Amino acid sequence: MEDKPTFLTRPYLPPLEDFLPYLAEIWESRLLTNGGPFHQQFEEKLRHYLGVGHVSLFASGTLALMTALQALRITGEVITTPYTFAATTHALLWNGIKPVFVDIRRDTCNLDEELVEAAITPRTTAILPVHCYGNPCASERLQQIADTYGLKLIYDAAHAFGVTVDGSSLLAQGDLAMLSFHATKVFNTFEGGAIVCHDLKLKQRIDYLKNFGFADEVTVVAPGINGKMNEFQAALGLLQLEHADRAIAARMAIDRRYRQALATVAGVECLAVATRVKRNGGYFPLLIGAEYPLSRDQLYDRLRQQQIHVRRYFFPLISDLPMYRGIPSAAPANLPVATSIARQILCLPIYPDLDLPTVDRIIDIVSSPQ
Ligand code: T4K
Repeated sequence: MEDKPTFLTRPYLPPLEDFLPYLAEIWESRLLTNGGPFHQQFEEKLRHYLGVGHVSLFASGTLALMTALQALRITGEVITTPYTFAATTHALLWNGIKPVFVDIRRDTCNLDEELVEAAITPRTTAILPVHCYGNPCASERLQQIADTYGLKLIYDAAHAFGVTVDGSSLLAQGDLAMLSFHATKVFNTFEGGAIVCHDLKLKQRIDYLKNFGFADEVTVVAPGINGKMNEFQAALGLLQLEHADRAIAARMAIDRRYRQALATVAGVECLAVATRVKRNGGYFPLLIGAEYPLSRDQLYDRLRQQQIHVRRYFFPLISDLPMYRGIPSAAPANLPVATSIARQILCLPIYPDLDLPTVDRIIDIVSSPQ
């Protein structure tokens, strides 16, 4: 048994000495937050890097999503996926909005767009899909439904940093998209997040809302929150941007190695790779089927015994959590695909510094279950 554990992920960090000049500048200027110079630079550079209309930076992805719902004045019911991290639906509850769960597609693990219309009621105001693992949702169809029924389309794009479809950012879709820069994400600022939108008036409202609603020193235009990204996070973000392409390339090399080696292992299935999509290697999800000699949880335990800390993202389903399970749409019978995937899913370690011998050791364990 190896002594040193291998975690699901390890945050990418640039060389410490490269960050010290940024810190020195913050110490010197005493500008720590509230839209300081690094915040302004990072927002602009990130907008260019992502190739999107407008970016508003936040202290976390969850605060960004909570603010996005306020910015678009979402109320009533929102159609969403049960197959996500708790933050997606918690943001709805914190806004007094009822989540309505719709099942997912097996090929992408994303909201099944063909089931959305049947879940719309007179109280529905928006659709909140998640680009799970950075896999693009069926955005064209979802937009068509949103337009037909006059609904807002808000993407939880926490996993989708840098993902493009036909060369265009996935974040450009819908009314807006929320990003997470949490330590475990492809791109991190320790904690952090952003909203991407296409309309300057909407960005303005988002920016007021993340700063208590202040439009100027004496004017408060809305009951806002404190969602601001501070200068430390923004400075780190600026530096991380210089490394983002290399970090994604390193992740994708591991993705290819896993995918190639595991393709022939009976009973394990890698999620299909969509064409026209530039992926980011954020996660490596694997489905453990009935033909595999071990159950998903047995494989999970076996890897853990070998100090490989795999994770079951996403198990349990959000709809099974105590605060959601009483909602009629949360019934497992309404969510057969999500229920089945949650029992089969296992995410393997993937991060830029993960060495290839360790990747091969993980492949060996998964490939030789006997
Ligand atoms: N929407 C979706 C779809 C999301 O996935 C998330 C977050 C959000 C919204 C909300 O965005 P934020 O508000 O977080 O910006 C983690 C993250 O905390 C969470 O950000 C993420 N999704 C979720 C999928 O994963 P945990 O509780 O499972 O993470 P934890 O602490 O167990 O860490 C996982 C692994 O990473 C560990 O094996 C160790 C390693 N790790 C972790 C941290 C925090 C490190 O090596 N260093 C670290 O600093 O939730």
